[in-house]
Amino acid sequence: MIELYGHPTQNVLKVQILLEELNLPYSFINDRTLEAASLEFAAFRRASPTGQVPGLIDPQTGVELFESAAIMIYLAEKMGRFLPGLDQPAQRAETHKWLLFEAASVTPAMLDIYHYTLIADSSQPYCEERARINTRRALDVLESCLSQGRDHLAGAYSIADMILYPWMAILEDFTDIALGDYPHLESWTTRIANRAAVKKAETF
Ligand SMILES: N[C@@H](CCC(=O)N[C@@H](CS)C(=O)NCC(=O)O)C(=O)O
Repeated sequence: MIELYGHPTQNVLKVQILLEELNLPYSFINDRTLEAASLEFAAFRRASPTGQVPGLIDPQTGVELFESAAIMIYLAEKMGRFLPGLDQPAQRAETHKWLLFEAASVTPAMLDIYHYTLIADSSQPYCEERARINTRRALDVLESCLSQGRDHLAGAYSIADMILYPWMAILEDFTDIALGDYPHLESWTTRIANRAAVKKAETF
């Protein structure tokens, strides 16, 4: 059975959503409860050498992975769902584009806002403003995509939607940015939130 290492957080939720959509059974191993000398801890650190979550091990194939986007591409390809195949190069490229955008631009900007505005023990106006600008820039791009008559980012529902949803779902919890400023993105967020697999992953 697939082993998912993590604790409740948006980066882990991305993978849980996909596992639920695929109806794949998995064991959830809380990295925070692992003994440093245990075999499970060693397995987690092999999969995730940074010690960050999510980490994933698939005993069936021997694959050990970190980075949520890499994990999602692996699972989608393994199951042949939610990522267009090589016979659909345009749709596949579009899906990869949003995955990389999420990994390179959205998660870093959101984590910067979180750390600089909520965690840092002193005010850091330059960093806070830069994180806000980068987040708004990312939101503008998503809004523009979804305002072109699409229900989903890459056309059909895919891992691109699953990877971006968790951050949009909590945007207002830790930023002063209103999702309502981005009406198409807000409708998309509601659409994804209403999926049974997403609800199940969120109440895990
Ligand atoms: N780019 C990584 C980011 C992973 C990440 O930042 N995970 C956070 C939890 S949301 C974490 O493990 N933080 C603890 C740490 O950095 O030590 C991914 O998408 O998987």
